[in-house]
Amino acid sequence: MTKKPESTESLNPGHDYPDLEVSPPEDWAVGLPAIYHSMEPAIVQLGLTRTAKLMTSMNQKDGFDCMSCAWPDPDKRKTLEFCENGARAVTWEATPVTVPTSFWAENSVSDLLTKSEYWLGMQGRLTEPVYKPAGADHYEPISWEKAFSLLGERLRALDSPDKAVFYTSGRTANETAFVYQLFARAYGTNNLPDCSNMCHESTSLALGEVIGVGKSTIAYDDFERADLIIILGQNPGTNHPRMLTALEDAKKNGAKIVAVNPLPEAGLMRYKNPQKVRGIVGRGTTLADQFLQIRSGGDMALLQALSKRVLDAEAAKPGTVLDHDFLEKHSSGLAEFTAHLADLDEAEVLAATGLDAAEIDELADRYLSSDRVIISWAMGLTQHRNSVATLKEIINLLLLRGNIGKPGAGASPIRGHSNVQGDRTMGIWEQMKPPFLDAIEAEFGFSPPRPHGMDALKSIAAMQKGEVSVFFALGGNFVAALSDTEATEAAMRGCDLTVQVSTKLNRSHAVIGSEALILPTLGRTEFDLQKSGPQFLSVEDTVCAVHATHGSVPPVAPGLLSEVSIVTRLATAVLGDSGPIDWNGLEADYDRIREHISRVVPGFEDFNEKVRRSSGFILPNGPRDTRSFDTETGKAMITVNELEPLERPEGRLILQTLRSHDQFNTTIYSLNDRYRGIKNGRDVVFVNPEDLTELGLEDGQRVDIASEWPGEPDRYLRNYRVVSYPTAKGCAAAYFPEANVLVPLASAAIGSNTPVSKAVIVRLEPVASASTR
Ligand SMILES: Nc1nc2c(c(=O)[nH]1)N[C@H]1C(S)=C(S)[C@@H](COP(=O)(O)OP(=O)(O)OC[C@H]3O[C@@H](n4cnc5c(=O)[nH]c(N)nc54)[C@H](O)[C@@H]3O)O[C@H]1N2
Ligand SMILES: Nc1nc2c(c(=O)[nH]1)N[C@H]1C(S)=C(S)[C@@H](COP(=O)(O)OP(=O)(O)OC[C@H]3O[C@@H](n4cnc5c(=O)[nH]c(N)nc54)[C@H](O)[C@@H]3O)O[C@H]1N2
Ligand SMILES: [Mo]
Repeated sequence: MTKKPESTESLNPGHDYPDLEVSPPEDWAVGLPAIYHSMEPAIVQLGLTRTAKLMTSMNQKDGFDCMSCAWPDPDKRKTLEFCENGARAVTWEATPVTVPTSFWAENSVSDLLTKSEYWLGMQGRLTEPVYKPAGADHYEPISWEKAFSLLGERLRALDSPDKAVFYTSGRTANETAFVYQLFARAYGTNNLPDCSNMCHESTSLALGEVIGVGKSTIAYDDFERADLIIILGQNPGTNHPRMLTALEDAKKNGAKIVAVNPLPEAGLMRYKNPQKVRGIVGRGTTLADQFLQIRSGGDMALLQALSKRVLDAEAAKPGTVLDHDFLEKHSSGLAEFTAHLADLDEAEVLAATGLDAAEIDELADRYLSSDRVIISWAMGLTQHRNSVATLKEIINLLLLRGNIGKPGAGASPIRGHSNVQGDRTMGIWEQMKPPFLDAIEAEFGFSPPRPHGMDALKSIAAMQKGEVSVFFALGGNFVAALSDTEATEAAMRGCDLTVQVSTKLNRSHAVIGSEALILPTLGRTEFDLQKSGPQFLSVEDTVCAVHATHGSVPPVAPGLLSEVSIVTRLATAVLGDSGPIDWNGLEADYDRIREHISRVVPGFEDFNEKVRRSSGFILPNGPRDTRSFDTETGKAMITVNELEPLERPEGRLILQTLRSHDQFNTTIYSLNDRYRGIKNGRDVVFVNPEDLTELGLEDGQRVDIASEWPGEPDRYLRNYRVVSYPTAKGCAAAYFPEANVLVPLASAAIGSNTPVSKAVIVRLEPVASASTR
C-alpha cells in the first residue's frame, strides 16, 4: 500500500471551506494549464511508468476507452488522445492506493457517514468484499464464497422478485450490462433503474417517439461537415473537452457555432488546443459566433420562435425555405404544427427566454442560411419539467429543413457516462419493448417478465412504502446522485439488504440497509483474465459507434473480480447452475456473451468479428442512414407541444445544479472550478448582480438556500457564499451533488420522470452575521 493523501475533514458537505477564494471567471478553456493539470496528479500518484502506459493506451484502438464521458474517438488518433478530465478519471481509478483491511475495524459506518465524497474517494481502491451484519455498525471482510451464498439466500427468500431492485451506473460495459439484465429477468423482475433515468432519459423518450431512435442521428465526421452547430444546455469545456477539438475543426471548415446557455461557459467561448503549439501560446480559437444567454427553461420557447420564423419565411417566399421533398416523403404533422405556431405569442417567448427579438432573428437567419445544421444538447435541456417537449421541438426545427439523415446535419444528444448508451442498447431499462423480450425468450428459453419495472424515482417511492427489500447497485452512487438526499437516504435505510459493486468508496456505502455488502471490482484500465484467457469488453459512444476496450495495467490487488464474474456468480448463487443459461461458460469466455448478444440485439450480428476490427463498428440508425423512421406514423413526427413557460415567483430564483470543473458526477477530484474562478471550496451559489441588488444581497454574503415545493416543508442548504456572476437574470447555480438536498422528489420531467435538477425554485435567506465567517 502506498501513502494515502491527507484526510481533509473540511471537505465534508455542510462544512465550511475556510480557504475559499473567488475570482472573475475565465473566458477561454484548455491550453497549457490543462496539460499541466492533467499530468501532474497522475505522475505523483501512479509513478512515471504506469502513467506513461495508461496515458498512451487511453482511447487507442488496442487500449481502453476513457471512462470520463461518451464522446466518440476520431478514426485518426493522436498518441495522446485524451483530455484533462479523462486523465483525472484514469488517475482516480488506477491509483495504487488501496483501502487496507484494518480500515473496516477503524472506521464504523457511522464514521463513514461524516466523511465527504472527496475523503471517501481518496481512501483508494477497494480490494476485498466486506459485509455489514444486521445490528452492527462495522463492515467486516468476508470471502467471495460467503458473499455470494448470502446473496443467493437473501434473493431466493424474497416472496416476489419485484422486491429487489438492480441499479446500473453508466460505466458498465456492454457484455456486463447484457448478463446483468439477463440475470434480473431470469430471476423475474424488470426493476432495472439506471443513471440514465437522471440523465438523458428525456432524450431517449422524445427521440424514440418522434424519430424512432432515442439516440444521436449523426456520425463523428458530421461535425466537420456542418455549416452551423447549435449547442444548448451543455458545458463541453468541462464535461466533454475533446468535443472542443471537433468544434475547432468544424470552424476551420467554415462552420458557425451558437451557444445557448444561462452561463457564458468558458469552453463555449474560446478554446486553446493543448495538442497544438498555436493553442498553447496563441489566443486560441473563438468558438461561439453567437451566444444567447437564455433563462433557465426558456429553450422550448426559443425553439418554437425559431420554427415560427422559418415558417414565416416560407410563407413570405413559398417553396424556397422548407425542404418540401423531405417533408412530403418522410414527415407527418406539418400542417398541425404550422397552425399551432401561428398563434405563438412573441411577448411570451421574450419573457420566457429573456432574449431580445433581434437575437432570435439573428439565430433564425443563421439557421435559414445554413444547409447543414447540427443541434447538440446535454443536461441543461434534459433535466427540466418540460424536457421531453423541448427536445421534440429540436426535432421539429431540424425536420423543417431536412436536417436529419444528411451529411453534416442532425440531432446530437451528447451522452454522459462512457457506456450509458450501450447499457440501454443491452437491455438495461425497466421498460424494454416486446421484441427485445421475445428475442431473450427465443435465445434462452425462459419467459422474461412483461410488466414494466421501476425507474430510479419509482424505486425510492417503493422503498418509502416498504416495498423494496434488496437494492443492488452495479456501480454508481445512487443516494448522492438522486434528488432530495434526506428522503432518498431515509428510503434506502429501510431496505433489508443493500449491495454495492464498486471500485472506490462513496456515500452509498454508508447509507445502507440493515445488512450490506460491498463487492470490489476491476476498473476499466485493468487486465481481466478468465479461464479461457485474457478478456476484453466493449462500449457504445454517443454517436452509436461500438468498439472494444482492453485493460492495460495489472489489477491493483489480487482477488478482485471483474463485473462479469460478479454478475455471473451472483446468477449461479441465486438461480443455480442447472438452468437454461450457462453462467460459468459466459464468465470463462466473454465471446460467448457476445454470441448471445449477436442473436438478441439488432445491429450486433457478427459481433465477435466486428468488435475486433480496429475501429469497431457503427450501429445501424434508420434516421441517419436511410431516413427511415420507426414511429407510430412510420414517418418522422413533427409534433405540437403546448408552451408552458417556467414561472418564477416574486423574490425567488431558479436554481440549476451543475458540475464544477474538478468533479465527475458525485466524485470530487478537487475543490476548484477553475473556469468559473472558484478555488478551495464548493459552498457557493452563483447569482446575477442585478438579482443581488433586487434581493438586497451582496457578493460574498452568506445565505441559506431554501427550496420551495407546494405542500411540502422547505428544504435547506445552509451557509452558502453568494458569488456575483454573469448568469442570466433570475437564474442561479450551485454544485451537485451537495445541492441535491434541494431538489424535491416530486419534481420530475413529464414523461421521462427525470429529476428536475436544472430548475429548483429557491429563496436566499441572509445568514445572521454572527454565524458567518
Ligand atoms: N469532467 C466531467 N465530465 C463529465 C461529467 C462530470 O461530472 N465531469 N459527467 C458526465 C455525465 S454523466 C454527463 S450527463 C455529462 C453532463 O454534461 P453537461 O450537461 O455539460 O453538465 P452540467 O454541468 O450539468 O451542465 C449543464 C449545462 O447546461 C446549462 N443549462 C442549465 N440550465 C439550462 C437551460 O435551461 N437552458 C440551457 N440552454 N442551458 C442550461 C448550464 O449552464 C451548464 O452549462 O458530462 C459527462 N462528462
Ligand atoms: N442535482 C443533480 N443531480 C444529478 C445530476 C445533476 O446534474 N444535478 N446529474 C445526474 C446524472 S447526468 C447522472 S449520469 C447521475 C450519475 O449517477 P451515478 O452514475 O450513480 O453516479 P457516479 O457519481 O457517476 O458514480 C460514481 C461511483 O461509481 C463507482 N465506479 C466508478 N467506476 C466504476 C467501475 O468501473 N465499476 C463499478 N462497478 N463502479 C465504478 C465508484 O464507486 C464511484 O464512487 O447523477 C445525476 N444526478
Ligand atoms: Mo449523466
